[in-house]
Amino acid sequence: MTLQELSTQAAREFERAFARPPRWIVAAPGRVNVIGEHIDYNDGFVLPMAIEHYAVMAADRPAGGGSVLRIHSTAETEPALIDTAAPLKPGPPKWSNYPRGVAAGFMARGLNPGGLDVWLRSSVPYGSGLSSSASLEVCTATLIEAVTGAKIDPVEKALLCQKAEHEFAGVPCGIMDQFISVMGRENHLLLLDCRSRQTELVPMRDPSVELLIANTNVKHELGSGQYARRRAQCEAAARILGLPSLRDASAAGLERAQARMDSEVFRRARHVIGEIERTVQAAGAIRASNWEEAGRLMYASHRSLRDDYEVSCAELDALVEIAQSIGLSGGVFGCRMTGGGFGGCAVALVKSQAVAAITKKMAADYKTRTGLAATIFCSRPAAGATVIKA
Ligand code: GAF
Repeated sequence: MTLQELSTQAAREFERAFARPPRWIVAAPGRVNVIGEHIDYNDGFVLPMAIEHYAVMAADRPAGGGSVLRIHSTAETEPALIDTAAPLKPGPPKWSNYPRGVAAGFMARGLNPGGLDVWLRSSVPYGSGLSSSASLEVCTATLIEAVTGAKIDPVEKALLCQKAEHEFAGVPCGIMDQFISVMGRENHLLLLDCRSRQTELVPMRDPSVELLIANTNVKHELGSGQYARRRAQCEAAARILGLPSLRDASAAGLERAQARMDSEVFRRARHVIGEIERTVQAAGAIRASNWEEAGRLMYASHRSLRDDYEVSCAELDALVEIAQSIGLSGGVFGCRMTGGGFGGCAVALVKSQAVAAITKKMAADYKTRTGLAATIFCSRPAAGATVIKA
């Protein structure tokens, strides 16, 4: 569904629920990370792109006035009720903590959205490693900007959303997902230096290649504790190396310190050091339209995430192996798991003309190997958060 269709649908649903058209409509995209996984919280480089799947909010002031920000979601039975007249704290339902944390961030800056009736419709699959939560946060932030008339700096906006996730959803995520949802650009990947927070747009407009996203349909739960554990292991490795973060580490330095490190911590650090290098190389390969090299780096990234970082799972490995079996002759340059891991999606760089055949083969082989149905689609790099109606 295009963004236009999605927003028309959200507007129609708003009108049905509240008997008047919405005054504001805003949207924020999900993302797929092409390479640079579990790197943002290690201060390294990541290379995500926004996808053509969005959280859309249609909103108006409540007919009866009041201070409650009331969000109805097509995907949830219980609405989020956020009273902006009182200091905000995390609370039920669970999903409401993303918009609640964002509202709290704006209120802390003296920007109170006040009461609103909101209808939320999202086409970002939930819990699939495509940043449904970041898109919800950034969508809320974009709505509050539109409503209050305040435009905050894009970096500040992304950081405010990340803080909401830390403090209200309890997930110690990095900055990648919120940055790309705010700053995505059509036909570009975003090379983000997570230390300096500088960004560089990497053009990706060659119509002969596509990024194909295959959802294992196995649920991914970032809050499960494994994410925080990986983060702590990286911090432990940096401490042993006497460095501020693994961004400053080298493969040779890590080898020298191996005897002083737990073998698991060593492997986690080895992934991070290699992945930072691969990400910079992949950005160079994509700039040069060297798709074979970009694909090779994606396969290498997957192996490292599977063996050293241990965040893959049987279903993700199956998708990558199927992609590999189709190979270059069948139009696949490379494939890897994307996002936090333990389920969710794989991303493949493929030849456009082979998309239909690859999709068919991947779906069939995945079903045979796992008994599950994969959801497979392509997305061009999309634009970041936008105000559709104000
Ligand atoms: C999740 C997190 F939210 C990101 O910050 C990032 O660490 C990613 O997992 C792994 O690369 O999406």
